[in-house]
Amino acid sequence: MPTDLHLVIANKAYSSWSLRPWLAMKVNGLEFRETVICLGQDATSAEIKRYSAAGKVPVLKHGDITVWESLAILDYLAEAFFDRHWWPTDPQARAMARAISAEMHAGFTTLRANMTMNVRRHWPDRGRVPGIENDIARITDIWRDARGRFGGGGPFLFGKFSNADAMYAPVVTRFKTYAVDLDPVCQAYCDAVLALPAMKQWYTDAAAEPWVVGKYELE
Ligand SMILES: N[C@@H](CCC(=O)N[C@@H](CS)C(=O)NCC(=O)O)C(=O)O
Repeated sequence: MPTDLHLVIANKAYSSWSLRPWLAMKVNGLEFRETVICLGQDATSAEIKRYSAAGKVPVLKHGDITVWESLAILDYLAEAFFDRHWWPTDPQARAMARAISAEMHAGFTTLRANMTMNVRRHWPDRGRVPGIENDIARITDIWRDARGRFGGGGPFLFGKFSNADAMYAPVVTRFKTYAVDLDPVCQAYCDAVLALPAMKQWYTDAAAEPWVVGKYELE
């Protein structure tokens, strides 16, 4: 594919951080080359370090520019491809979208540690550790608030799909994997994210991956 955009990610079954920029780029119709590195292998760290000294994916290469950290990649894309839709345009919505994206990037550690992403699995009886309800309650409060105040123009947090939806997409997959009970507003939001053609492609690609890594299978 003739493109100077190259996204380096980890395997789709397990890599929540990789999903975020990948999904935003797909929804925005950007063409890009992708390299997938499997997590949990002897060579994983060395392979990732070929692209970024930070030793983590996702990494975006755009010509001779390298960007790492999922949220920084989303911001870079919003500047580099400013004619697409990345952040809400309304200032209040945009401020909230950025704040909740930063909150996702920095927080919800109990949920992230105990409901690890695995889009190939259905584990309705796992992950219910003390404290996880607090993370779930805060996330669903955020979703209801955004949908109620700014969601009139479409099914996503701020109506039209934005970077905030990309940031929360791996939470949507976790709520599906771990069968978290949701109110109708949050369930409808999750359904809209899961119905995106790009999300379906992510699930299909993950199902076709050959790698099974015990750590991510909760073995
Ligand atoms: N804060 C980083 C987190 C990136 C991250 O932790 N990525 C994981 C994959 S989901 C990784 O690269 N792990 C490397 C390894 O396990 O060796 C971001 O937002 O991009």
